[in-house]
Amino acid sequence: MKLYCDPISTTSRPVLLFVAEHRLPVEIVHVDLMSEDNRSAAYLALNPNGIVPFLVDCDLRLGESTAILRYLADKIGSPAYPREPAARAKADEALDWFATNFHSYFCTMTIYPNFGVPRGLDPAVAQGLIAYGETRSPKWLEILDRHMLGGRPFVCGDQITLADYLGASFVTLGEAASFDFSPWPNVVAWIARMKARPHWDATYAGFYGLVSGLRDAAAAQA
Ligand SMILES: N[C@@H](CCC(=O)N[C@@H](CS)C(=O)NCC(=O)O)C(=O)O
Repeated sequence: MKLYCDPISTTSRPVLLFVAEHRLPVEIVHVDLMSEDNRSAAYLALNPNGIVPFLVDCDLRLGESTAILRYLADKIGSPAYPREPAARAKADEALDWFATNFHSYFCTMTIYPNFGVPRGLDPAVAQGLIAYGETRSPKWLEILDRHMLGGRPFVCGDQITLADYLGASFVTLGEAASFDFSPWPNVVAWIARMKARPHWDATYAGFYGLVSGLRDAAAAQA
């Protein structure tokens, strides 16, 4: 199996953490987003979407971080994607919740425009998006804090599921914009729990390197 990804990508890190924790025999192929490797003819021939992550397993060509997580978990029978129908439905619900509502309002609107993502976004539009996202994100963080976590260790209860791998990457993206999570103590505790996992530091090293670079650049401009 080959996983095309970049550790600076918010949707690659959940898959990378899952692969590392489960010691999966996956060859990691670095698609350097900064160098625009994802726009090369060779990569576009493989994945016309030009995005990461992307998995190749024999004849299977698979995009979408959530589909890749589900596929890998099913392949090895990981308890992080429960087989019992009701438990699986709750894991799917949380995965889809992060990938849709949370990602839209928090990642796409509130955080990414601080860094010129998506590329070419008009600065005035970016400021408007951030301002709008900041009014909407608290609703979703409140739901995560009170209703999904509610003092439980993981978003679906006592056991980690794929939703934790995905959600932890989306939430910690906020650190790149120094987002203040203190009003949501269950979220803060959950993130600390995820960060304590053995492979977190190695998986997230590229992301935190980028974050400190962004902070240095902002400090130099101030
Ligand atoms: N819905 C997709 C989103 C993947 C995605 O947008 N990846 C970004 C990095 S986080 C990317 O490759 N961007 C490159 C580009 O748009 O040029 C997933 O969950 O896998």
